[in-house]
Amino acid sequence: MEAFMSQVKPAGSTVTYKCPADGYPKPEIVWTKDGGPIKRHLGSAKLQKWSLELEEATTYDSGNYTCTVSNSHGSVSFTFKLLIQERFPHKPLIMEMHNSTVSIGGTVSFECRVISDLTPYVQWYRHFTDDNGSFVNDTTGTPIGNALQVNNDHQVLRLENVTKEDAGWYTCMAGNSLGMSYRSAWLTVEEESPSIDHLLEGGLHHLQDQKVVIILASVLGSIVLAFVVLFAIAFRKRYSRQKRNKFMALETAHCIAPCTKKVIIEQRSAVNGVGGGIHEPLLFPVIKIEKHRSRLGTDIGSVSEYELPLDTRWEFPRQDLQLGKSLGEGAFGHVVQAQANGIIEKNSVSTVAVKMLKEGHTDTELMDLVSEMEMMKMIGTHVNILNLLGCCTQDGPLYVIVEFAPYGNLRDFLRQHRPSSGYERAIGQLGWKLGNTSYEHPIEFNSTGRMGQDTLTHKDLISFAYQVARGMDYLESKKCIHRDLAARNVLVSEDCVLKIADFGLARDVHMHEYYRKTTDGRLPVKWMAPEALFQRVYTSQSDVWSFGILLWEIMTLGGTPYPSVPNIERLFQLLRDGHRMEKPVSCSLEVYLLMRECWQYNPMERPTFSELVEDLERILKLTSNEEYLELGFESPETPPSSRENSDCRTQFVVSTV
Ligand code: ACK
Repeated sequence: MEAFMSQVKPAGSTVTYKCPADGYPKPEIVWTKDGGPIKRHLGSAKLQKWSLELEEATTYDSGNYTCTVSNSHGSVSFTFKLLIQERFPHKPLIMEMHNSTVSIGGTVSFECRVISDLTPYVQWYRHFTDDNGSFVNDTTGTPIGNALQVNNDHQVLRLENVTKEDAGWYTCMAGNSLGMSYRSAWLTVEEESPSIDHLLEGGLHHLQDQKVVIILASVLGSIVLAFVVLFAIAFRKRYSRQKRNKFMALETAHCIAPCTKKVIIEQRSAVNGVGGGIHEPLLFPVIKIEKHRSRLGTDIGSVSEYELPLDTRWEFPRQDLQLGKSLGEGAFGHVVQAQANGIIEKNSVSTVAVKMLKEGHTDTELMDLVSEMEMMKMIGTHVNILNLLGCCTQDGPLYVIVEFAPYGNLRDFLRQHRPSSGYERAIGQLGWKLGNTSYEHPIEFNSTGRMGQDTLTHKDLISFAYQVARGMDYLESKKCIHRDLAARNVLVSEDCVLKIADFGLARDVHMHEYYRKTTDGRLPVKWMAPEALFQRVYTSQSDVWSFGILLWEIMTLGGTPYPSVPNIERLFQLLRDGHRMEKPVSCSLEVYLLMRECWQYNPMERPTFSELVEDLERILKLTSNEEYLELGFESPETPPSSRENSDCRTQFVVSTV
């Protein structure tokens, strides 16, 4: 039996691993590194009874440390994956950047060599300049310009087919959690170099001035010669034109023949050696697109742009799917409601949700949706995740069919169910409530199809937290890391069953994403664990941190985390200083302590999802069904985007961690 744990530590720190054990006969412990004896460059490995200590760790100490505890009845192993990162506690340093000159139509590259060991984010800008070529600044004095997209190597900006308008200032901005650095360089674009004809013309004039007589004689002789040559050329041209026309006819036929893009899916697993060990996170499949020219004579109208592999286990007949109203849009595409005949039960129509791409989508967006679908297939089903039901991949656009969640996302659902005063509240106390175990009264729906203003009980909230923990425990067991767990990504289904959505998405974990806002103006970074924020280390333990924030969202009925934090830089500072959000008004101390456990700075000190499931199950059993929520939650009327920047409530206490 073997378990696994992963840790990232800065160079210079002391690493201690413990494998306490007991048994009869008394077990013995053996420590190995990467399957062999533990060797260090500097210092030695201190072995105590059940522990191993590495003082002043260096990058050489990175590796897999395994303790094997055994007696005559067997052995148990535990592996700690250690990654030591060199620290350069500084904002990025950018090496000098050089001005460049290029001719119109040419290609030029600017290089921005960055020194930073905090995995910097690099962004290129083309600055707006005034008539004198100076930067145009905004009101704060910061130069303004257009952000540029760069392929592959972010430290190189390559401009192709340069035009006169491309001349100007180009700036490389590099940032890490300790700050930003900039360097700019000027691009000069020159007219094309003078043509050979021009040069010859000029040269002839010069010669004419000096040797008029010789040239006149030559011209006369040449005229005679030219007639002969022209005659010969005329013959040859006629012949070669015939030949070229023949060739072009063939080429044209090739160009207008329809092209299909063949989508190739390569699963990556530990077994075929491409992926990591069995304890590594689930790897996204590799999706490739190969362009194929369809055979000549094929009717263009009947050919789909993409050719996806058929997976008979999941393929659903397109004609049995009736698309309905739109449920919403994401960056990738649309989600629409649909009726599917026989998808869940034979001969019965089920309401489903269908994910599809927008018109004019890119190949990358298609690859992302295919990758998400494949991840969902690999992860399998659980009641607390949004399950894949099928897909339409052949003879038309890609449809990914998933369960339908009629009450939308948990965050909005919680806000819609905040306690109200007076009449509505009285109705709530008369029993228009939403207990998760039984409903004494029918649930009211409003015109949007969502549930009406029902009152939630404390038990409902604990049940929500419990269900999400169960879904996450399942995802963790499948080695799936969510990376964006938040109430906005949990959907509410019939009977208040919660379903974690978007767990199969390939996410951009680049730093520029930190500044991305959700559609309601919130900053997703507020859900991120410090190691994900500062080192881009995502594990199930960083998901646990996000779960703590989600628990806070539940207990504030959809509140906005860190309402008084104005920007990301301030959030970085507060987290580093050990600040944490304070206990929500209507939250029990027990649940708050659970949140605080999830927000331990050290990921290893946070509870696991299976521990959270156990704790929440116990709390759920002890929570009365009759406890209604009191007023005192944030006002749902306050627009969330403005609250991001408001200072109206201070929600911090200094942590002792
Ligand atoms: O947050 P929402 O109300 O719930 O708006 C988004 C939108 O589509 C874009 O993702 C909604 N949505 C996504 N999947 C489903 C689903 N399976 N059932 C119901 N609504 C969904 C989501």
